[in-house]
Amino acid sequence: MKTIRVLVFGATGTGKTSLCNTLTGISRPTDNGARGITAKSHVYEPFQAGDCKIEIIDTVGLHESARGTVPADQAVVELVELLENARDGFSLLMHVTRASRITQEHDDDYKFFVEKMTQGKIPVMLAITGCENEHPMNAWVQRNQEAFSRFSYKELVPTCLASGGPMEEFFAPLRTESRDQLLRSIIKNALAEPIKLYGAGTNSTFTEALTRIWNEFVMVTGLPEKYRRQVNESAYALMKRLGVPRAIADAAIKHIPDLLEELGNKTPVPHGGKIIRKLSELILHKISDRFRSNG
Ligand SMILES: Nc1nc2c(ncn2[C@@H]2O[C@H](COP(=O)(O)OP(=O)(O)OP(=O)(O)O)[C@@H](O)[C@H]2O)c(=O)[nH]1
Ligand SMILES: [Mg+2]
Repeated sequence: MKTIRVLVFGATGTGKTSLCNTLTGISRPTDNGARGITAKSHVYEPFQAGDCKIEIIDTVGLHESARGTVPADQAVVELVELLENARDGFSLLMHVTRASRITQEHDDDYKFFVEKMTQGKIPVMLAITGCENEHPMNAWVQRNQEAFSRFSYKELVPTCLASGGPMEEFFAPLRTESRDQLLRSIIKNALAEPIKLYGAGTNSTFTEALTRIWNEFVMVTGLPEKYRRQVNESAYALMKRLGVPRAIADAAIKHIPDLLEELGNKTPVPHGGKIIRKLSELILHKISDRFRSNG
C-alpha cells in the first residue's frame, strides 16, 4: 500500500490541528485563545484512504516563541524534533492559512518549510480555513487565487474546519465536504514515495540538515541574535554555547552516530575530546542497559 506522509505547517491559530483532527477523526485539543496551543509536533496514527495509508504530522506555530508562548530552549527542541519526524521523509507539505490577507508569517513559513527545509523537493498545497461564510466555499479562492500565484502551490483548497458551539449543525456538513476535498487533493498531489531530507540514500546527515536550516529557523521564530549559528560552528558547539545542555543533550543523544561523524569530520571542535569521551560514555551506558534488560 502506498504511504503518504504529510507535514502540516502554518501560522499559529490558522487551523492546523483542526485540519489534522478533521482528516484523521481523532480529537486533539485546538484552541481559540490568544496563545498557541500545540506545543509540540505530533505524528497522528496513520489512517487509510482509498488504497493509501496516510500519516499526518501536525506542527507548532513557529512564530510563537517570539511571543513568549514557546520558550527559546523549547523552540530549539522543536526544530530537532521536526527533523526527527522528517526521518522517514515527506510526500507532501500542507500549508494552512486563514481566508484573509497574506501575512509576513505566511511568507516566512513558506520560505522556511518549502524552500529551506525541504529545498523545493516536495510538493506543497494550501488549505484555506474559515471559508464557511462563502457560498460556495471556493468563492474566496476564485476571487483571490491571483494573490497566491507567486507561490508554487499545487492546489488551493477552501475549507471550513471549525467544530462545536451553537453553529455545529452548520459546520458539520462543510467539514465533511472539506475533508473529502483535502483527501482528494492529498492523494492527487503527493509524491509516489516520501522523500528523505537526510540519512541513508541522501547526501546529507542529520547534523548537516540541522545546521543548514538553523539560522533560517532563528529568523522565522524570532529567537534572540545569539542563537544564530556562526560560520563553521558545529551543531554541538552551538548547543553548548547557548547553554541549553539538558533539553538538547536529551534530543542529541538519539543522534550519537551523526554527532560523532560530525565531530570526526570537523576539527578543531572546541572541547572535542571531552564531548567524544562523554558521548562514548553514553553509548557504553546504553549498550550496558540493553545487555542488562536482555539478560
Ligand atoms: N470559523 C472557523 N474557525 C476555525 C476553522 N478552522 C479552525 N478554526 C478555529 O480556530 C481555532 C484555532 O484552531 P487550531 O486548529 O487550534 O489552530 P492551529 O493552527 O493548530 O493553532 P496552533 O497549534 O496554536 O498553532 C479553533 O478555535 C478552531 O475551532 C474554520 O475553518 N473556520
Ligand atoms: Mg495546533
